[in-house]
Amino acid sequence: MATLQSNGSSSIDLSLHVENAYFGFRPDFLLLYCLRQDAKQEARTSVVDIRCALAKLDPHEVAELQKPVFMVPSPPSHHGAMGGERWSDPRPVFGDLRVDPNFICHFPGMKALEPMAQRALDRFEEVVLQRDIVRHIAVQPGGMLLLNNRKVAHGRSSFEARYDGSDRWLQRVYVTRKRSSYSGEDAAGVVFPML
Ligand SMILES: O=C(O)CCC(=O)C(=O)O
Ligand SMILES: [Fe+2]
Repeated sequence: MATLQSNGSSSIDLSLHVENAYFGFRPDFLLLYCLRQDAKQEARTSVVDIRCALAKLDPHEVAELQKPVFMVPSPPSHHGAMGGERWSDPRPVFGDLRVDPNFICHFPGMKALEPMAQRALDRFEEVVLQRDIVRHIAVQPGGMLLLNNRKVAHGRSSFEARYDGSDRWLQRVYVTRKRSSYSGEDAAGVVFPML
């Protein structure tokens, strides 16, 4: 678990991603509430507003990223139930930018079916990691991050876990604006997959 690309990891950097990138249903917002930091207070949550990254991409790169040719691997926590790793249907990284920069990313692991699109994806990953684009935030106990999961990617730096009951502890809440987009107008509730 410590070395998986999963929110339960610790000894690796959790790469930039949007929540539930593999799935068709993604929360609109994500709350990360910190109960406890790691003992050495090393962990940083990384946050990128994708609109800043977009401004650094060439129009032809953006056009490549809008093609429905990008696939996202399933989260490791689902592999047991799914009988191994699965891939999402091919989809665009960005939708229609005139309407909304709603986007999907999941680094590393996400891949394109075409070489030009893959090059644009590699360039996109390079841009989101630039120092003037990515912010590294040490969420303090009692502090909370509210992230727009359609405009912001997030990740986490590595840190030391001790497995003694005193480790870093964040609570996560998913928020959706439109219940109907997940399970129909008449649904009594919404069940999100556990990650
Ligand atoms: O641990 C963090 O700061 C972020 C973890 C994360 O990506 C998540 O819980 O969705
Ligand atoms: Fe996450």
